[in-house]
Amino acid sequence: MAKTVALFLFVYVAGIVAGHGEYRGKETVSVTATLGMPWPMPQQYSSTQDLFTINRNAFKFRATGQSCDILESAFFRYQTIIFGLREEVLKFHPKLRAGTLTELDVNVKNKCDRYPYLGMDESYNLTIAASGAILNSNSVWGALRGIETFSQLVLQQSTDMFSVNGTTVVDYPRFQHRGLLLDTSRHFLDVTIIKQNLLAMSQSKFNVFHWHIVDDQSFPYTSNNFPDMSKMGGYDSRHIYTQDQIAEIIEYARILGIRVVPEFDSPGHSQSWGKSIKDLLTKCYSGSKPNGQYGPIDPSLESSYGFLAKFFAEIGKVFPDHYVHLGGDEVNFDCWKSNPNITAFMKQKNFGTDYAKLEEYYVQRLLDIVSGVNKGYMIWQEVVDNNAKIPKEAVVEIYRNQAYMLDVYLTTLKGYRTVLQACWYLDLIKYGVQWQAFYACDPGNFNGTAEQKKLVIGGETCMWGEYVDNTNVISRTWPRASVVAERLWSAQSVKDATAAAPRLEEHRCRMIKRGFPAESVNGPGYCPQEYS
Ligand code: CP6
Repeated sequence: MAKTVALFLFVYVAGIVAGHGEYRGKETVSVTATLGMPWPMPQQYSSTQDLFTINRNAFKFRATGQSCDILESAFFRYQTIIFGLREEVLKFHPKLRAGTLTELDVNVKNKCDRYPYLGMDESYNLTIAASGAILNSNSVWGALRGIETFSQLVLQQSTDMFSVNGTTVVDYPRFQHRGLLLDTSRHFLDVTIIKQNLLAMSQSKFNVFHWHIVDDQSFPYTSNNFPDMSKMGGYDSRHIYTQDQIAEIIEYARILGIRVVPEFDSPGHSQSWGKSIKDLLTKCYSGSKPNGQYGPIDPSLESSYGFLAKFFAEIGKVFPDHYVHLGGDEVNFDCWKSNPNITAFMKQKNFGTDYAKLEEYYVQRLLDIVSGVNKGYMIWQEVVDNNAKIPKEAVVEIYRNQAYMLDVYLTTLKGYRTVLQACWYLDLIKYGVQWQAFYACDPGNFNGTAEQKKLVIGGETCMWGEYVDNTNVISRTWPRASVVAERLWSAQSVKDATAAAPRLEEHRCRMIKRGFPAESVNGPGYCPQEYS
């Protein structure tokens, strides 16, 4: 029998008068958390009234199948997450009263992979019954997802005693690509903040960190081959990531089953690259003379491709994931149009005055370079919007937030694997309850063939960095990102926002209990344990 959902609703007239006399008060509903309900909702989930007790000093995880560093560190991590910090870690005391549940057997069938990858098996089954608690999975990734679910079912009753209901879970993700974008160019984010964010991601079953690491404003990536790029393109010598720090982030993500897909956006959004790489950016002209301004990367010069080959050879080695995001968004043609050398190049290539052809030429050469170092690539939608001949191996990401489901339809119609971001901008904030619009957006909700639907491999929520830095990125990201995580993990039928609200409230309070400053998303209310 499903657990009783305690949901107390009362109308609360906020009566908030904004600074300019504008009345912004709304009828607000207070949502009370449920207890021991998982987020995101598993594909199949049922619980019984059997209550098992756990003494935290007499409980252990046990690997009954394959094991490795990923699983062992999960056991260690979740001992603390579930039971809190203790002086006596895992010290069984013979006199204490053991609970009725003393271990979770984690049975992983296949040898661990070293790194997570697109399409990895994340399925698992979890049973908590009188006969014992067993988690079965094919891969270590499934075990990670299952242990997180288990951790969410366990509730604290007193200092040492915890409880969990009899439960059966059969679970697997609806989409294989479930990402979160952070932008570390507009504002630098500390390694500790990025790691904290990765940990939060793992607790909502996200599996891709889309690292928009560089952009116009700064270039914090420290390149081995081109160390001047961060020296001159970084905000300053402290607001950069060393190779050691990048390796630390990739390792931290690996242990959590999260892929790191770095984005090196070009030919636009690359002003910071030009600070150190001579002649890389197009010189903009006023009349017959360069005016001191620079545009996108200069696609007419062979030296540009020589640089890109050397640069992406390095990126291919530094980042273990098969995919690199190559950007390609928001290319402004004005500077290209002003430059007589580009005009001559256009003529030589018979592009006429179609600057989209020039962009296509650039992108095709870039893709060849990246394929040449055995990497796959993701690109922003514009690259294929103009019917450019781009290999079908590309994964296309939809970001324009107008007719985005039409964009998903058209991109899959062309045969590309597609990732949706357009309806999940965490950085666009406004007063009031906002998460329900995120919850309502569904990447599978378009009129396409079964083949088209199969090409939609997932989605990403994004926190562009113009107005966030170390002070607020975690609270502005969470728990709204978790709303997207449920859309991408759970069954399509899990879409009732009213039913989800108390479970989301509990998820937010759980995050607070676990040390994340996750902001309020349901209006007035409280968590049993406040953040301090
Ligand atoms: N930066 C880069 C951005 C955005 C994009 N690329 C962006 C566009 C529209 C919105 C938010 C962010 N800030 N490099 C587009 C993918 Cl609403």
